[in-house]
Amino acid sequence: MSLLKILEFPDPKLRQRASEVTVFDNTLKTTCEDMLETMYNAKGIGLAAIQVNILKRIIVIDLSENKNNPLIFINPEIIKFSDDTKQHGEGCLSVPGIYENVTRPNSFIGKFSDVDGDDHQLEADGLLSVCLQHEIDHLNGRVFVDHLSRLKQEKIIRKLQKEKRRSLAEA
Ligand code: GNR
Ligand code: NI
Repeated sequence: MSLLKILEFPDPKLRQRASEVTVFDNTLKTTCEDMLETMYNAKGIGLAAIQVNILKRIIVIDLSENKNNPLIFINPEIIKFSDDTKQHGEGCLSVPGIYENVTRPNSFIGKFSDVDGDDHQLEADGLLSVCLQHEIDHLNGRVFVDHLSRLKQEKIIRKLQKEKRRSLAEA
């Protein structure tokens, strides 16, 4: 098991589109375990492979209180969004310290493969719906701040730059 380095917005690497997983082997299982370890270590509820510079369509999530319910979604696809939308506060391990409301479809029907390559359908609502939409955005090169106004995006970039300068000055 190893901890992976999480890329931070506005790193252009986060803007790439991740490619489909085609080989379901032990390397994939190891990647998923490393991603889960990295997510738990960073106190996140989800992580997309692109955030750790792996350009594959892999997502790990754990929404449980005791952090004992790891979920793995390979090649996830949204089949149909609900018409109703919902606003939810979102944060991102690649945008540290920022928490903003985002409006998204309330629920969706989708499909994914598990780590063995078997296909599953799902109906996601609540926090799973929010988190999976956030993670699928990552796989398509999008970050949750893309859903915010230009003004808010510019403020966030300035705040992150300021914090970076501060942490460099301390070191
Ligand atoms: O840890 C995370 N919390 C979170 C809260 C609300 C909506 C989405 C998320 S995902 C985020 C981890 C992360 O950055 N995943 O890409
Ligand atoms: Ni994120």
